[in-house]
Amino acid sequence: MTEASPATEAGRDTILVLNGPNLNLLGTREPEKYGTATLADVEQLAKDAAAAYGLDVECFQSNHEGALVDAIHAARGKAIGIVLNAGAYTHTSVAIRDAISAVQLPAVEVHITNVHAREEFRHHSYLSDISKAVIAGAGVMGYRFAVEYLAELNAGRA
Ligand code: CA2
Repeated sequence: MTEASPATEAGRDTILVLNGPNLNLLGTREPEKYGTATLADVEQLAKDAAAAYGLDVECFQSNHEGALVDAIHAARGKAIGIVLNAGAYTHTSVAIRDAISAVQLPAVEVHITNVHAREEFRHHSYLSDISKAVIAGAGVMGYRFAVEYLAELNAGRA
């Protein structure tokens, strides 16, 4: 008997795309920093990238740390991986780190901006060392790269 594959009810494997605090404002403020794409645009971009691999994407954004932890827990046994832009919680949250470690799913940490070229406090991440990959500074394309990487990983090609 083969082990059950994490999949949606429709039977397709799913990637969770998770966005943290303030990312609901994408495309509406600070376009010089975060670009003009909205969160809906980003989510569609991730869905399109996944569809090319026959995968589904589930998207969730929250400004609340506990809600992000809950969403990570809910991905267990359901998603093949997590694309995570935890926003400012990247630099502060042991709870989100522990949740990612606990679910044992491959995670890709994404940042729209190059956090290493910004303020010192953005240089440290509680997520980088437990992530399979880290993408920063590629703008919203980083989400596409992250989905493609997780799809390739799931197919045994990465
Ligand atoms: O570069 C990234 O993606 C960040 O995760 C964005 C976070 C920041 O705290 C991290 O250091 C780097 C901030 C998200 C704020 O999103 C906004 C989007 C549009 C307008 C205002 C804020």
